[in-house]
Amino acid sequence: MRRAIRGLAAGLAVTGVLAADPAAGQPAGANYDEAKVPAYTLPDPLRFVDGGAVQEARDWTDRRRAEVLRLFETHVYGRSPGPPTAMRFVVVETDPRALGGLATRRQVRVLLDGTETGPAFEILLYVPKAAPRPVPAFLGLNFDGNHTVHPDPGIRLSTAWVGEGPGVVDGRATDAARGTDAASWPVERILDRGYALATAYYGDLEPDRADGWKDGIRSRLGPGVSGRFGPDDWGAIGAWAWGLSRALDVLATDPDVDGRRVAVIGHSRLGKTALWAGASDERFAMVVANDSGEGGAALARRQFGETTEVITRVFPHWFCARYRQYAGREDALPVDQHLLLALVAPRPLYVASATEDLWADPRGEFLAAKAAEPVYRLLGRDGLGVEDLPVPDRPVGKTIGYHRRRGSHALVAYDWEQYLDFADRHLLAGAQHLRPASPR
Ligand code: GTR
Repeated sequence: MRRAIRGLAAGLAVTGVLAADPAAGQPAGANYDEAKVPAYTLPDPLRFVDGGAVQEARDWTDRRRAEVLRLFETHVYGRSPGPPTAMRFVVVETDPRALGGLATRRQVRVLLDGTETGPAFEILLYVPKAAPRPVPAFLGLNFDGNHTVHPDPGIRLSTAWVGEGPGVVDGRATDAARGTDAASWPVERILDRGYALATAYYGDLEPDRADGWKDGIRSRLGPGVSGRFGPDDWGAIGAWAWGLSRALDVLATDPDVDGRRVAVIGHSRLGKTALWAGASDERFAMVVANDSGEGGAALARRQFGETTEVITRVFPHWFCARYRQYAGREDALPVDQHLLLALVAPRPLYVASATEDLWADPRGEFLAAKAAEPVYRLLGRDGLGVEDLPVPDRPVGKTIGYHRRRGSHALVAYDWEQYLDFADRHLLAGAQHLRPASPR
């Protein structure tokens, strides 16, 4: 899998361990022993910073939610700007008979400051022909360019910088890169199930490297223009998540797509991004975090697999500068990742892990979902519906879904099947919790 703990080689030694070791193939130097996880106490979702109790749904929606969101902006992901006033988009390509007539394909260039030469990104959208309009949609960023999600020759080849991989020559995509990440994007299956799929290349928004901001939207749209980022100015995850909100602005104007039923999805670092997008933008009707791990669904206080110290050292650009201060002192953080999940409430949330992906701490992801339940309950929803980490390949959950797929760190067809089933339950049935999704 191309996505397997990518980028780690740069900062960490990945060593081979005995095959019988469940942590074999996982980055060395981390704790993978449940017995060695020190005790920790999570911040109470239902207690204000001043110690007061959050008693009613109103207390959460009117005050505590904003307080928690602010804490994540201040300490973890940084603050992002509002929607850009001059943004406009251009439909650069449409094919009403794409994929052998299964879908309409549209490619949309989003001009973030309204100019052709300013910061921009490109959305690839497939809308199933057979489904009644407007259709619900999945929206997710991809790792290597829109042309990698399917071999469809009609997809425009990304002209942006792309990381090393098949079909990439000197940081640029060639035709040989088409469809190279198709295993992560079962496009026909998604369309057959009645959902549109929209995706954009995360590198259009910001190339994923320490100095990527220079070539990304953070250098063009403040705060932090010219690299002077304050302690709580947005990091790359903030920029990518902000891009997802801009993609939703565009989808909400598309007559074929129901902007009130858009699920945001992401894998790994883009799972962290999907969570932050869904937490900060309540127009997303559903949120899916696949193997999102540290800085995503996994609890920061739980010392298992990747830690705050490692992630802020190897990927300093992902978070706001202040987050690094919590390396090795997670107890001082006023939040933990269960509160990020709680920010999605009462909307449907799916957290998924993989058995071999110990670096992402599957149990820590499950426990974060569990610890978000009190907020779902306060808002009149149910949560996971189980007490303990489920056995592999057994999906569980009510308004919060969870599974631990047998296998490694990846987004695969099995994961998508669970997300499609979950979306059927939440986006096709009674849609009473859905919010209007007009551009903000
Ligand atoms: C790893 C990183 C993880 C995860 C992964 C990925 O190197 O340590 O937090 O995000 O990358 O995005 O594939």
